[in-house]
Amino acid sequence: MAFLAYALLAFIASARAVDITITAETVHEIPETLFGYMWEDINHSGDGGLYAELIQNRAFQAVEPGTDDALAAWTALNNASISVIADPSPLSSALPNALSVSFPSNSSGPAGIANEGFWGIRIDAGSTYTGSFYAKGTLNTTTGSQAEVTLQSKATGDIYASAEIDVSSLSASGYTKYSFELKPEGGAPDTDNLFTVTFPSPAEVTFTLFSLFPPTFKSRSNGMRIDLAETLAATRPGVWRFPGGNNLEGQTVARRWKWNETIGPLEERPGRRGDWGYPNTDGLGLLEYLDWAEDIGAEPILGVYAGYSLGGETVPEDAIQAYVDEAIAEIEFVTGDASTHWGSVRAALGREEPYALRYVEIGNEDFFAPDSYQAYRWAAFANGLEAAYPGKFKYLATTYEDVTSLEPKPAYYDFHQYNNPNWFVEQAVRYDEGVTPRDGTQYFVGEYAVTSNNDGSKMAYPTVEAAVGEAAFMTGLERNADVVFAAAYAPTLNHVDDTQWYPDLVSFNAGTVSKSPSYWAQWLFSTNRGTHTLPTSPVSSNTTGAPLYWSASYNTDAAVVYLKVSNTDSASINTTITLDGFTQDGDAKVQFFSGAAQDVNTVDAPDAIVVSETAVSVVDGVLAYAFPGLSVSVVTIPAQI
Ligand SMILES: *[C@@H]1O[C@H](CO)[C@@H](O)[C@H](O)[C@H]1NC(C)=O
Ligand SMILES: *[C@@H]1O[C@H](CO)[C@@H](O)[C@H](O)[C@H]1NC(C)=O
Ligand SMILES: *[C@@H]1O[C@H](CO)[C@@H](O)[C@H](O)[C@H]1NC(C)=O
Ligand SMILES: *[C@@H]1O[C@H](CO)[C@@H](O)[C@H](O)[C@H]1NC(C)=O
Ligand SMILES: *[C@@H]1O[C@H](CO)[C@@H](O)[C@H](O)[C@H]1NC(C)=O
Ligand SMILES: *[C@@H]1O[C@H](CO)[C@@H](O)[C@H](O)[C@H]1NC(C)=O
Ligand SMILES: CC(=O)N[C@H]1CO[C@H](CO)[C@@H](O)[C@@H]1O
Repeated sequence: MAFLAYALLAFIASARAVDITITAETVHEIPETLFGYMWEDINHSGDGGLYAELIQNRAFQAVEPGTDDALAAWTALNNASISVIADPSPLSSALPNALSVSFPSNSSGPAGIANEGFWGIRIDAGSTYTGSFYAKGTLNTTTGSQAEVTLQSKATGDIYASAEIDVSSLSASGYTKYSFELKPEGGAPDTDNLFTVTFPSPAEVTFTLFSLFPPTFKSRSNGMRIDLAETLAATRPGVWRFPGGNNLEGQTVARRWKWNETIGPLEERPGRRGDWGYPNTDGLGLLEYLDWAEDIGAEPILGVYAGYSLGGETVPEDAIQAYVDEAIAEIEFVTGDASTHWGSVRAALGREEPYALRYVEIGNEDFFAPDSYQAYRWAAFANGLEAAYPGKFKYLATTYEDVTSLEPKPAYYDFHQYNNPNWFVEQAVRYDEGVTPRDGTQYFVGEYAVTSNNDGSKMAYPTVEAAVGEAAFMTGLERNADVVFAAAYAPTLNHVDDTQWYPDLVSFNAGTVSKSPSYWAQWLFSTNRGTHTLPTSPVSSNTTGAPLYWSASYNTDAAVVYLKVSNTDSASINTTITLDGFTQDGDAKVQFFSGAAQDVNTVDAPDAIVVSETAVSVVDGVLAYAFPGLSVSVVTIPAQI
């Protein structure tokens, strides 16, 4: 019995050890686009998220005047009375609403208004906050003509920064823009803060288009929140698909994302109630997205509205051309030189040089309306855009990857998948197995994520088990980068105080950013990029019976071998990694994270799971290494081919 038990243990142990041989022979190129992001305006990912504006409901856009909802994030201070009105002579036709404020004479403290930001305002010592508002009305100048703006604690009223504004120019007959800066000397201990405006009482004042920006990513005006921008930029993303997702489509045709209403001065952007319920200012508009893609070095994939809206409304065939024309105009705005109509509009907005756009995605998830997509929508756009821009763009279709009935035949597809960890592990060999033909057709795995546990329960944050499953799948994407040219986890960002969808790659609140294990898996894959795949023997671990998944690549510029490994088992797995035909050249290292299946990072504990790095020795081309249970690792070995 004792002998038998020993023999059984020895068998299990040897079955679990894996030998991987990597051969010095580049197989195919890995496009720089492979790992990147898909953008959706969800969970306040834009307003209140990446877009750095701190004032929520800054111009009372997409709200019903006179309702409580219209006052979202605003409160009155000290007997002031406030309401949102439909302004009979508005600042612009794009911004028809305004905030009417009565500053009474009977208040003991300064009467005014307060905005709570997007569930808080982060106040950093030494930062300059740049603000403005429009106002019109009447003052009683005997009581003064100095208004005051502050950043203050909601709980204690402690003032972190304030500025006096001379409002003696206030007029009842039209708006005046008042600008100011707030420079807190000390930071606030938490984000439970308010932005306030007080006027000398009594006064009757109508306000619109408030704004308050902290310093932004790359110091762009109307720019991005630095900590979130740096989080996304840190993966060195290869693609940026925008402007959504469902948010592109709207619930109805009338409520689609209209590119031409997201450009120009903020005074001319009407905003809209987006697809996930909340109003969007569209301060984060087409040009901001394009500048952002350039700033992070990502290839833009521009989604154009293709005649289907999520509520089920579909543009009929005899009306579709107007929407094709809308996309043609949009593409001219993005890529036309200043001699074109829309190119000249862009140049007048300060961007002379056309943007480098190569990929245009026609619609979003049109498997929800496959009949009209197949019957006329795909063809109207693919043919219409090609006729307007012969040979210039690559068009992505958004049906399932195995739909073959579209005409003209798409050269590019966008495939989406939300599932459990087991699905992703099983699909690690999806593209090796020829699910898609190797006939030149290219695939963008444009949205994917583990969204539930294997028992079907939903997960609030990406777990370690989820990230490990996604990483197993991603080894297959990298190994098959001749077929899969791009991939993006989705959704990307989530404000935890107003969530519509979870899990998300990165969660945040007004003050803190939390990078999930899934984020760290993306980071490991995306910052350790090979230029070419390398053959391994075995090709993938499913043939060994061990729950270990990998792909090998070579970076010809850096002369390094990368072996990306996902151990989907809870126990560690010993491996012997042999470099065949390389001249090894320098110190090797492993970057990795591991944890228990349900471990997560949250905004309260953002660093429970982080990437560690360890030096390893490769002796005579052989590395013996035990990959920890439930881990994602990248082994980096300097070597010449
Ligand atoms: C892994 O390797 C270590 C060190 O060589 C050894 O002690 C251990 O038994 C091995 N484990 C398995 C499961 O093979
Ligand atoms: C303060 O004065 C305003 C008129 O200016 C009046 O409508 C309001 O009722 C007064 N508030 C209180 C609490 O007396
Ligand atoms: C509001 O007005 C009333 C009536 O004049 C006054 O007693 C009270 O102090 C005021 N409250 C504040 C906070 O100014
Ligand atoms: C202006 O304020 C002064 C001082 O509070 C007051 O005496 C006067 O009645 C006010 N005038 C108007 C028009 O409200
Ligand atoms: C934007 O374009 C659409 C048609 O594509 C048009 O209906 C709409 O009026 C335009 N908006 C503005 C503000 O010009
Ligand atoms: C492993 O994957 C390869 C490639 O897709 C496939 O041919 C083979 O049948 C799989 N083996 C097992 C044991 O699942
Ligand atoms: C679950 C959740 O937080 N839902 C919120 C999503 O956003 C809308 C609009 O802001 C809220 O009304 C929901 O409560």
